[in-house]
Amino acid sequence: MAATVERLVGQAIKRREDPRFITGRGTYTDDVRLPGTQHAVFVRSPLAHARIRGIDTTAARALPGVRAVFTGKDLADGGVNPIPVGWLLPGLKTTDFRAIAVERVRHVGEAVAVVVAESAAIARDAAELVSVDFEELPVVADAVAALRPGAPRVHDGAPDNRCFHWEIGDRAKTEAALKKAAKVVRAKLVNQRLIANAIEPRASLASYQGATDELTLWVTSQNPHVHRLIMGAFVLGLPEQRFRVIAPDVGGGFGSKIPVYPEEVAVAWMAKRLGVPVRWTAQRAESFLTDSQGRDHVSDVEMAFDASGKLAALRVKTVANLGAYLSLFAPAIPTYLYGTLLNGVYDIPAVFCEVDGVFTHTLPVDAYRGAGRPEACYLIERTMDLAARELGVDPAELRRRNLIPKERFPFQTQVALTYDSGNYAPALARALQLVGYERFRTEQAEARKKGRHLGIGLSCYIEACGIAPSQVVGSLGAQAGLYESGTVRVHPTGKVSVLTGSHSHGQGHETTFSQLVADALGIPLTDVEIVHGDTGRIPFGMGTYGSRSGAVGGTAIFMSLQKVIDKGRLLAAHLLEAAPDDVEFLGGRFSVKGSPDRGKTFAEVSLAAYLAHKMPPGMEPGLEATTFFDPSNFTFPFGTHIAVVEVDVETGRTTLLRYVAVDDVGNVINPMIVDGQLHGGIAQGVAQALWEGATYDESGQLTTGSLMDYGLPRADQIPKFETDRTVTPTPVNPLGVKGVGEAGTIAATPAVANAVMDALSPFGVTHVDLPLTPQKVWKAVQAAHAAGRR
Ligand code: MCN
Repeated sequence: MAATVERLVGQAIKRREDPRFITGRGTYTDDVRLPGTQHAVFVRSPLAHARIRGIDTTAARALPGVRAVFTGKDLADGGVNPIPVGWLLPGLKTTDFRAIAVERVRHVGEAVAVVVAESAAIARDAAELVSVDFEELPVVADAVAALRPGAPRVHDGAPDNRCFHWEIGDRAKTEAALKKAAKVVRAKLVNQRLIANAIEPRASLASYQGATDELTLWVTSQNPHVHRLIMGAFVLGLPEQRFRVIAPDVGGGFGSKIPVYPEEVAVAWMAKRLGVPVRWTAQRAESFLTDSQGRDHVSDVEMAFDASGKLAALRVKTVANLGAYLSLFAPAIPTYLYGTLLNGVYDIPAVFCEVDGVFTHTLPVDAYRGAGRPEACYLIERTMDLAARELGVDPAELRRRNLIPKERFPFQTQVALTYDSGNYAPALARALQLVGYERFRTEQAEARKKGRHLGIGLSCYIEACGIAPSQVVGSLGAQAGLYESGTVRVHPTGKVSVLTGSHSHGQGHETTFSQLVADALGIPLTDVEIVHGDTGRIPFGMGTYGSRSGAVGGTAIFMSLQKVIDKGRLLAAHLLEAAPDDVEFLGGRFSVKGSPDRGKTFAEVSLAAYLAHKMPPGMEPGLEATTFFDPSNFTFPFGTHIAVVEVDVETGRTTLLRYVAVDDVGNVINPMIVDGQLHGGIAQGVAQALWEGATYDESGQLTTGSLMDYGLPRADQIPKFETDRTVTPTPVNPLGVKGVGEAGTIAATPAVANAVMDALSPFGVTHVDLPLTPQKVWKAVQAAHAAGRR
């Protein structure tokens, strides 16, 4: 790499994309304007389970300005196939997931018809005029209840509502270890359902050009090529070369913009059918009723220890609510992204996990920041605290005793994964030092004497990012490869366009990827353009999720840069009449070793490559390279987070006083962006612990269907985060970079929950299910009073 590497990589460069965003000049899907656009509004089911006896669209069609009204039958007859599932587990029961319901609806908010009109207002009025004759059917919203005999059936193809049963680890070995153990700690833990609530609501706009038979779809997607492939090849039957998907600026996704959704399928189909552009943008209330949701596990956990407080076994049985239909990657989340993380950062000699994926009459569940890994981390870290209390050992000491030592890497877990690199003890030690752990215990004791209830909570997390390699994930059921593409296109003047398969929807790729390019080629950041999100411009790419873009997408770019430099060196050597081995590339200049004045700048070599007047024999003109990087393994970031809280036991209100995070994400491209990712992630993890939770009543109505009822975190509830890092590079990619996009969310929830339980320990309260709202905490304290525990 060039001598300028130190110059930008590793520096807190301000985000290049931010001037565009903060001055309101971003182009989001809803900002794209096409003449003659018609507006779609969906008619949605108010019931969670019902048979559609009939739909009368006459009055809606008669409203002036209405262009068309379609039902599910119209789409099915018009060749629209169900949306498939992208991860097949053995024995998985798939669902007939239609863009618009045909005979039955299975969750509140499912579309039963769509109106297309010249304005959104007219379409909304017309949607009110569509009359649907529903026959109400029995409902089950809770996954544990759905497994009981006689529960209402969601899909006829899954008579017991079980979509799959999945196991990982060694059942017999774990059973034997549990029997032999000196101590077994048992708990029932609920990881509640969450709603991503990206600030930009989902939207789509489709336009069909009849002359060329081309369809263009602008859509809020984290992975436009996945959208093109699934929608084109499986749902709509459109040839890929004539179907372009553009995900322009996207205002947050957090996993909820990975799946292919009913609305974009309908919009694309209608644009072709009607021959006019058609747009749909969700109202916030619609986002609550249609965006895929996250988490929703109920788990029984048994954690076993030997007499010296060393972990002996972990057995977990989880019921995962999948909702009414299988969203695109839903089956992977409570299985391969969850069960495989149950070794945590600890040396547990026996682990066994079984999961039942269950259908209910609720919104489909798919990825939400962390997707499976927060569920695993919460389970392990909450149980470690319960164990510490039962064993009478300090929670930090119990963790320290059980961490995987650094000599054991690469570490083969009991649940299939091999951790790439790690050094866990220093991160724990640093976090304890930063928070002043010993001192805090004294302060806590003093405060308790004065009636103040302070608590401290730890979370030693591990995360798996950049899921790979394709061959392995394919053998586990993925219907996709998990490589990433990156093209480096050098223009004749030495300016560079990078075409990446990764997609940025808040992660700052335009900055971090530019840092890699500017350093490698020795050119200014302003000479680098990052192009993403347009299947018409970029090579086939897998998009952004699972904190993969730095480690996988960034590496693809890095490898293409090396190819460009290698070709440039050959060409420069030819121009300089030197042997290629004698030519070095430093600071944007090819020069002959020992004769620094004999050289060519990167721009001069670029121009020579395009003029092609003097090329080495056999060399093609041009300067461009593409790489598809398929990593050999995931990367495994880790760290320790510590929360300090105060609980007002009179009101049940928790205040987060301090938050310390020591993370190890390998080498860091941009420390400011890494901190920003952690800040956002921690805020979401704190919110799961204290405020957020999607709840359904017994009739399947979402009772947290607005921002008045669903507790998104606000800035004034969050303290200034105290962050630090250790650096353990990964051997999995040449950058040594691990992921960071989800780390904060994974780590924070158990840290805060443990802190609240620590604060409540004088009341004998050992566990309260999340979110730890004032009401729940107050009730737990009252119960303690009633039981005479305090
Ligand atoms: N980075 C770095 N050094 C590292 C690792 C990463 O400088 N060692 C930089 C990367 O170059 C990138 C950013 O940090 O600019 C995040 O990188 P990475 O961890 O690879 O994550 P992705 O870019 O793949 O983003 C996905 C991740 C996920 S899975 C969710 S969910 C999530 C998240 O990122 N959703 C987000 N962060 C989000 N941030 C915003 N603002 N909005 C979302 O929807």
